[in-house]
Amino acid sequence: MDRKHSKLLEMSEAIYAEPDMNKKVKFNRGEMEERIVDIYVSADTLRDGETSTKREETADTAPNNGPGDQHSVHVQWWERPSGVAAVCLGLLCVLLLAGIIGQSLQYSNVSKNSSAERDQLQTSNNNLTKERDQLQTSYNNMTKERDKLQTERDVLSGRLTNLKKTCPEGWQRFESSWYFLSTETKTWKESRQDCLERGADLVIINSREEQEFLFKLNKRVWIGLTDSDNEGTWKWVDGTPLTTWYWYYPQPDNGGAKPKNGEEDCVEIRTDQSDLSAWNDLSCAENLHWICEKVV
Ligand SMILES: [Ca+2]
Ligand SMILES: [Ca+2]
Repeated sequence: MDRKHSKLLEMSEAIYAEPDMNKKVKFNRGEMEERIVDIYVSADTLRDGETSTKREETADTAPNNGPGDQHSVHVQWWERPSGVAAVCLGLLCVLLLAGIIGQSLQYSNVSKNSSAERDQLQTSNNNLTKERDQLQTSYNNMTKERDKLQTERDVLSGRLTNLKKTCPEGWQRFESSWYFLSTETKTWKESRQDCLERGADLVIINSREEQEFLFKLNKRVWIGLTDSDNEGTWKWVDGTPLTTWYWYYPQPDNGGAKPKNGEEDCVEIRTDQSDLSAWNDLSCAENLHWICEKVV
């Protein structure tokens, strides 16, 4: 740098020095232009030491190249290290920007894909939950059905066991029941008590066939039907209401206008009727045979 400065100083002194008019100075055109070039170079040197050095070298090595040399000295940007560095920096910036944009796009795509995948998984999860609930409901229904069938099976199994048993002495079987026809006569209430003690109850008639079976026994008997709780409302001994009946006309009459033994609240099957319609209401205090029924 000292060398450059001393050179500059020399040039500056040369420019501003008093012209020696006594000296016969003769500058040809080439020399004048060389001086101008030196000044330009000096200005560049102040801005860029490196370039200046280059200019000096150029000027020193080819001092008398004529007017065309100004172009070779005027350095283009690509020849300057700073220019090249700037271009490199610019390129680097462009590359970085491209990289950032690329990363952003990739991230955006990944984010979109993840979001879609998450939604898909959510939908799938919801469907599976619904399916699980349906299966659970189905399972619960099947469990209930199984329990119901098991209960039915147990009942049928018990009945089958009873059916295989032989009738106890004094009883007779009809369909799926055993019937006991008494040899004594008692009031309706006493008759029912006897049946209960035998593990049965007064007969409940559920079908025409059963009515026919009892009618053919050809015995006046109490059956398990009464309206003692509420006059005119007939109920079987198990509490079920009367739906099918076999009264003969004009029964039930509750004893008519002047009942002999008070109201008639219990029911008998008579033998003096020609068909199955053989029921009559009678005073519960009367003594009759009775029929017990045990469902097996
Ligand atoms: Ca009555
Ligand atoms: Ca009557």
